[in-house]
Parts: sequence; C-alpha cells; structure tokens
Amino acid sequence: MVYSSKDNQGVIKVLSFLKTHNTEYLSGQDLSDVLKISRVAVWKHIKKIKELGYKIESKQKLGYRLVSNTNLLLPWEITQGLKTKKIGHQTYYFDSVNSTQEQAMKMAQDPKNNGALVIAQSQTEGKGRAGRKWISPKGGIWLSIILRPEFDVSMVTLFPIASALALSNAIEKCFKIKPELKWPNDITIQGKKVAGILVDASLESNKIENIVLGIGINFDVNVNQIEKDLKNTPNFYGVASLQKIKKDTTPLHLIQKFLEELENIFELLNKDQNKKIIKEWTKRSSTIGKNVELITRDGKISGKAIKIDDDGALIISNKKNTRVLAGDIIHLSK
Ligand code: BT5
Repeated sequence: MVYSSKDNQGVIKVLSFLKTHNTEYLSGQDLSDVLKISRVAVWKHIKKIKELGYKIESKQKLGYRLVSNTNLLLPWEITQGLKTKKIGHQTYYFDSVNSTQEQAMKMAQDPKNNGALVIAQSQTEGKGRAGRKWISPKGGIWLSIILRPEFDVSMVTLFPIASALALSNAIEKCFKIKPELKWPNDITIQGKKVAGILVDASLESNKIENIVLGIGINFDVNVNQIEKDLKNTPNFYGVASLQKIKKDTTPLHLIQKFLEELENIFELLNKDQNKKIIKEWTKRSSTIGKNVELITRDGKISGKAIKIDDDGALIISNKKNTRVLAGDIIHLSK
C-alpha cells in the first residue's frame, strides 16, 4: 500500500478527533455530528484506522476509544508536530517498495516535490553506493528526501558528510549516545555500521537541479541475520542496531529530529557555512588521526587520515599529501 500526506483526509479527521479525546468513548453519532460526515463514513474510517494498526476499543452504547498508536511510519504521523519549514511536509509511505531512492529520483523531476520524503517499511532492492545492496527488512528506517539546493555543484561531495552529521546529532539527542562518523558517510556505534547514506544528484549545465538523499538506519533489526547476509560484501565491517540502546525512543521521534537537524545543516550549506560543518564532523569522526587503508577506483592508498577539505575530500599523508574524494576506508590503528 502507498499513502501520502494528502490522501485519506477522512481517516485523518476521525483519527485526530480520537487522538485528542482518547480518555473518553465517542459514539458513531457524536463523530458523525462533529465531523459532519455520515455514520457509514465514520464506520468505514474506523475500520481503516484499525487496519492501519491503531488499537481502537469499541463498546456497545458507549462508542469508540483510541487505545494505542500504530507502529507504521504513516505520513500524517510524521508531519504531526514536525518542526521543519519544508522538509518532510509532503510524505509518501510504502509498505514495501523496490527502493525509496528509485521512487524519489522519479518524483524529483517535479519541482513541487522539493522537500518531499519517501519512506518504506521494507525495501526489496535497497541500494548502497556504487550499485551495492542495502539490506532493508522491517524494523529499520529506510527513507529518501528530495531537495533542490542553492549551493554550488562543488559542494555535492560535502552534502552526504553534512547529512551524516545531521543524523548523528539526531541520534545523540534521541538516544543520549555519541555515534561516530566514519569517512565518507557512515554512522557507527562501537565501530559497527548503524546507518548508511547515499546521494544521487541530478545536474543540468553544471548546476544541481535536484539531489536525492537516501538514508538507511538500522533502528530495530536482527543484526545477526543481516551480518550473515553481508559477509564478504564490499565495505562490510559489522552491523549495529539502535533499539538495543534505548527502548523508549520511537522511530517517529528519531525521524522528526533528523529532519529538523537536516534542515538546519542544509541551510548552513546554502549559506556557504561549510567550516562550521567540517569542524563539527571532525569532532565526531573516528577516521581523522587514524592510519587507514583507502580503496578507491584507482587503487589502494595507505597513510594517516589528517583532515577533510572544504569540499569533504579526505587528506591522507604518506610522504606527500593525497586528496581523496570517494572510496571505502579501513581503519588500521591510531
Ligand atoms: C551505503 O552504501 O551505506 C548507503 C546505504 C543507503 C541505504 C538507503 S535506505 C533508503 C534509500 N533507498 C535505497 O535504496 N538506499 C537508500 P555503502 O557505503 O556503499 O555500503 C554498502 C555496504 O554496506 C554493503 O556492501 C554491505 O556490506 C553493507 N550493508 C548493507 N546493508 C546493511 C545494513 N542494513 N546495515 C549495515 N551494513 C549494511
């Protein structure tokens, strides 16, 4: 099933009313009178709300009462209380999809989708960088965001790094832990990958037309199962899942925090405030200061990771300094 923040207005109306009156029972007649819809429509919407995973208690003569929320990351749940100006206000939810990135890249052609969020409960063909696979079972957060940046095309390599910083800030605020950032754009906990980032940019005469940011977060996944599926795949170094750390944080809370953090960082990038981002990223980085081996398209490079440049390139020192824009990194030692 697909749901968008613009559909299901009837369901949302009934649901919002049940949410604000969840200490009392509301009869079908009350709902029909207040919301100005027929009794049949009320009944249909209640049925749909239950199908969506909300728990509703129905008592004869008393009516309906909302007992608990759904676990699904439905568009109206994400937008309710969301504090961003633009990002995420338009949301599309899929039960299952090939890849949110694929869907978002198609939608990105339409300028009206600037800021839109595409999210799925599971992906059948989740993608990593360079055509790799991304395992995306139920329990994770798999999403893509469409953006139309004002910043220069030369900043396109800093954008995923900045997005990783935004996600790590959100994880810290929700889970009260400090995740580490592994160059170029992985988020790790105790050296294992908890989230990955993928960016697809569409360029027109050397200007960024749109950018699609894909984020995969292992929120509550079976780590052993994923690790078994991934042994010997490129850039595999172990999997971590967030839920183990703090059980009372919801995916919804984390997504909303992330969208807020992302919007702040996106505004910094649009105002050319790269230095601030690089400074913050460096503070959280597990790569800088380590001896590393880098696997790039042009071969292997070893040396000490010194810093990242203004555009996010990694500077490796080994007799001379080498600038690397993309690759996989193996941390060797301090
Ligand atoms: C990434 O690539 O880390 C980017 C991942 C982006 C996934 C999101 S989910 C929403 C959106 N829609 C998509 O289709 N994709 C994006 P890379 O750095 O190339 O890492 C890929 C490697 O990570 C694989 O070769 C595996 O070794 C490992 N991997 C795959 N699934 C994983 C998982 N769930 N958790 C941890 N590691 C994983």
